Parts: sequence; C-alpha cells; structure tokens
Amino acid sequence: MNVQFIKSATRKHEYPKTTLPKIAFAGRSNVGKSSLINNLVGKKRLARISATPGRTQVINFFNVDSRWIFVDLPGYGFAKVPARIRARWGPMIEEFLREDESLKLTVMIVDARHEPTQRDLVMKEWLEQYRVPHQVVATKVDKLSSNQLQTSLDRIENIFNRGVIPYSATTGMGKKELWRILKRI
Ligand SMILES: Nc1nc2c(ncn2[C@@H]2O[C@H](COP(=O)(O)OP(=O)(O)OP(=O)(O)O)[C@@H](O)[C@H]2O)c(=O)[nH]1
Ligand SMILES: [Mg+2]
Repeated sequence: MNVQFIKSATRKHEYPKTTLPKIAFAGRSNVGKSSLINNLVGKKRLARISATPGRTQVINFFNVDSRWIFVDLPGYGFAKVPARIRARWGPMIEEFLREDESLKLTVMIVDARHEPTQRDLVMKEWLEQYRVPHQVVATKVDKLSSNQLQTSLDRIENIFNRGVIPYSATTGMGKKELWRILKRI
C-alpha cells in the first residue's frame, strides 16, 4: 500500500486540490485515531502517535494508493489544550464537514472502555446535520474482556443508533471489516 502525507490545513483554501474520495477519522483526543490509521495502512509511523495527547490541532491529509484521501481530524476534549486553540476546533471541523464535497465517509472513533462523551454526541449531531455518512468504530478493545466488550458495544450501538465495529490497533481486530466498508467508496 502506497501512502503519502500530503499536507496539513486548518482552512478550506488550504485543503489539497483533489477530487479523490475523502475518508475522515474523528474522535476525542488520545482515542487512538492515528494508531488506527497507521494500522489500517500497515505503516508504523505514518500518522504521528503522540505521547502528548491533543497536540494534533490541524487537519492532516494522506494520499492512500492514489484512490482515497485519508483525513486525520484533530482530536477534541483534551483539557490541557489552551482555550484559544480549543475555540478554533469547532469552526475548523464544521467547515470541513460542511464544505468538502469529496468527503464520502467519516469514521467516528470512540474508546470501547468509556461512555461516549458530550463532544462525541456533538460530533454525531454535526455528521447528521451536514449529512456526512459515518461508521462508528470502538477502539482499544484489546483492553476489555469479552463480557465487558459485549456490554460496551451494546451501549455504544444504543447511543449512536447504528452498528459499531470493534477495533484494536494493537491486535488488528476489526481491520478487515473496516476495509470492507472503505473499499466500497
Ligand atoms: N492497547 C491499545 N492501545 C492503543 C490502541 N490504539 C491506540 N492506543 C494507544 O493510545 C494512545 C493514543 O493513541 P494515538 O493514536 O496517538 O491517539 P490520537 O487519537 O491520534 O491522539 P491525538 O492525535 O493526540 O488526539 C497511544 O499511547 C497508543 O499507543 C489500541 O487499539 N489498543
Ligand atoms: Mg493523532
């Protein structure tokens, strides 16, 4: 798989000029977005995995096999991000969801261990409002027992009112299932 970083952007005029279908990855800070992207494309250090959560406050675009553009959206909800940077997050994400005509799917990533947060629900509302198709993925499932996992998946499916793919960037669980969906785009 040939994957290349294209550029970072915060505003629409900076997005890469391309008509390839875009697949965005969204979720709260530290949820494992970059790890999931790296695991999907089989590259260890493509999207930066941060020891300092919340650092990725720009939109990162990657060319995947000249067939899709993967978009690593900045994480939300990290308390230590300065308020003035946090204030920019909403308009930046909303502009992207609203304005990018080649956005075909958003992968909405939640932590399998936790109740979805208020910000996850805001994100869900935006995806619905701007009519962006979305697939919910619950990651870090390797940290749960199978009983815990079932309870957690049921809860997440209820909240988002749709099917959720269990995922682990550590074991690769869910990778095939998610690719099956991405390959239809
Ligand atoms: N056990 C386990 N750890 C994971 C998994 N995915 C991510 N992690 C860990 O979770 C931490 C955050 O992962 P990142 O991929 O940097 O998360 P992110 O959502 O991109 O974070 P920001 O870009 O900083 O918002 C890292 O320490 C990862 O190693 C997983 O599936 N299983
Ligand atoms: Mg990241």
